[in-house]
Amino acid sequence: MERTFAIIKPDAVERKLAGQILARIEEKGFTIAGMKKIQLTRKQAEGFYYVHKERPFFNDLCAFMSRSPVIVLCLEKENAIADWRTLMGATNPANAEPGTIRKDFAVNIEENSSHGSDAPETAAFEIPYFFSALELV
Ligand code: 3AN
Repeated sequence: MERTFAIIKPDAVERKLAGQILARIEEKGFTIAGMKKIQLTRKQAEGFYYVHKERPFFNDLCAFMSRSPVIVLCLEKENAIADWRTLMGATNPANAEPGTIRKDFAVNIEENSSHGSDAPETAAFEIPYFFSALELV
């Protein structure tokens, strides 16, 4: 079993797409090990995305991620990291495969509805950034 970290981003929560995204997660066989709705502060968003701090889109990205609530998730499944990224689709929805979350729901490359860890080391940082061990079952 592998765990990954996921976010239903502000653009999706605002448009009331969380239920549809959660249904796709369960249909694909993920177990929800942890889930909560929170609103990130600007500083918390910056800490989460610190690897992108030199990128030109960093400020806009942190403003977007802290503008309204998100739903954070720890998902569990064999091959969870790769399978969740497949279900999300490419970062830019214009390049995402049909049937993926980003193809069907994303507004644009920044407001792309969902986040997923891209490697085991990333998941190992991201899961405890949001969840304590007691919150994962
Ligand atoms: P992914 O979320 O697919 O792993 P990353 O890690 O390259 O993509 O980017 C993190 C987030 O930054 C993306 N989910 C998206 O919201 C935003 N982002 C990435 N590239 C751009 C870009 N060129 N312009 C604006 N926002 C971007």
